[in-house]
Amino acid sequence: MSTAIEANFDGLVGPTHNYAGLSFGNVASARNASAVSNPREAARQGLMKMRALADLGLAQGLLPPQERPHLPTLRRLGFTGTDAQVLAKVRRDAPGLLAAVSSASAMWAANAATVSPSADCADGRVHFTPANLCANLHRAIEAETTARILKAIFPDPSLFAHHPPLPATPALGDEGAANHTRLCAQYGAPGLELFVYGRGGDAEPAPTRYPARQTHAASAAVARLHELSVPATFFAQQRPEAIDRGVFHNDVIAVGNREVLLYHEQAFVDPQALRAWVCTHFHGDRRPVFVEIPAAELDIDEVVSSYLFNSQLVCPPEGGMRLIVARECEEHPRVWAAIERIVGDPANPIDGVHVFDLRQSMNNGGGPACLRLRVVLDENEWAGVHPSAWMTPERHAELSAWVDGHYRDRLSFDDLADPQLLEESRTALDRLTRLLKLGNLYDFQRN
Ligand code: SUG
Repeated sequence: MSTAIEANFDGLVGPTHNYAGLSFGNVASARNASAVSNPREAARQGLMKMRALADLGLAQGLLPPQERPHLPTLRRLGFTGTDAQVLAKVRRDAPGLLAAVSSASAMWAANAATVSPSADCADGRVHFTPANLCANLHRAIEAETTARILKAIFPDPSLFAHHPPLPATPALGDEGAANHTRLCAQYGAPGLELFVYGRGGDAEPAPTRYPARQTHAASAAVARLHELSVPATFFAQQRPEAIDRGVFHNDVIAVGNREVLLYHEQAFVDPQALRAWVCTHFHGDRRPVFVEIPAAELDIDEVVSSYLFNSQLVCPPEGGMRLIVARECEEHPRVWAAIERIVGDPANPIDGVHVFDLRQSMNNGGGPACLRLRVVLDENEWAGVHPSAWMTPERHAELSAWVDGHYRDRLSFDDLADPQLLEESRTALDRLTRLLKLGNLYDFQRN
């Protein structure tokens, strides 16, 4: 077993970041529908987090944004004419579609794909399955480009296996790593892969108010594709009541890292069965640590408004384990008290907390963990990653200047039909692919 690290690849916020209220069941998205966004600030906040994690000595990468508004989708749906005419027609006849094709939602990289480290996969490669995100149109249109981006960043087929997204049908709804957690003693050793789904068979309870985006059938298909060992794989159902109160992904109510599973008492239908499976199958030189937050300490509404469980848990090279939280946690006295209790408790390895202002993303229901895709890499695989995907102080400076040069500081719904915004966005992305030497990733560059 070679030394392996866990890298975080964060989605770089795109130039059309806006608040359109597109995600039913995501309470922040609904609350901020029609608010005026600040794409420049959003991108800077994301870059700041990437830079800070890189400065902690962690492997930090980035995933480029997608082309938005996505004109190919509008043309596929029958809009014709010049780009400006298409935008004017869709604004007049189908404003909801204009919002959907303009969302910068690919920034939430936890939904880009499910990734299994080579140590867990029978063929010894890192496996990627881009999420089909078929519960929402604005997200479903990400999958094709996401697949292309992942292949560009992880190109070598002898190291990286890329599966196509699952067929986009409700029975196979897949939201990627946001509903997947891995527990292990060491990143490079075989681990346990936990898949969390919202909707299973007819006999299983289902939410009644909000949709369950992830199905058991989708999670099972991903586990098969990734050639995971059956005993090392578990499918846990999310509590339907939690989904009905705004927990639209499992990473809004639970987070795992190495041997630690931090979760809310009401996250899973059967937490005892989950714990028993972990205790039976966990191997190596550490013991699993469960940090369960009781409902009496924090209720689900507090969890959803602060995004405590959407924190990242990371292991800096100097040792220990840190919690990366959104500013909203610090502003909520009961949540902050819970964090101080966790950090002060010697029974778990979490020994510090870092607070980030991610307000622009949080207002759409995207916290620290939503913004990142975790990829465990051994030395060989690390060397196989496209070099310009890594965050360094130089890249941070370069990208901050790029954002300042190309992004607006104010965007409302009416701006989305502005042909000038389309032009600005394409110019920015064209420049970015050159800066990062990623080749022609986008439809407007390829056609
Ligand atoms: O899919 N919000 C995203 C937030 C994704 C958060 N990701 C994780 N939990 N991993 C979503 O609901 C809102 C877009 C808008 O309303 O404009 C949005 O798509």
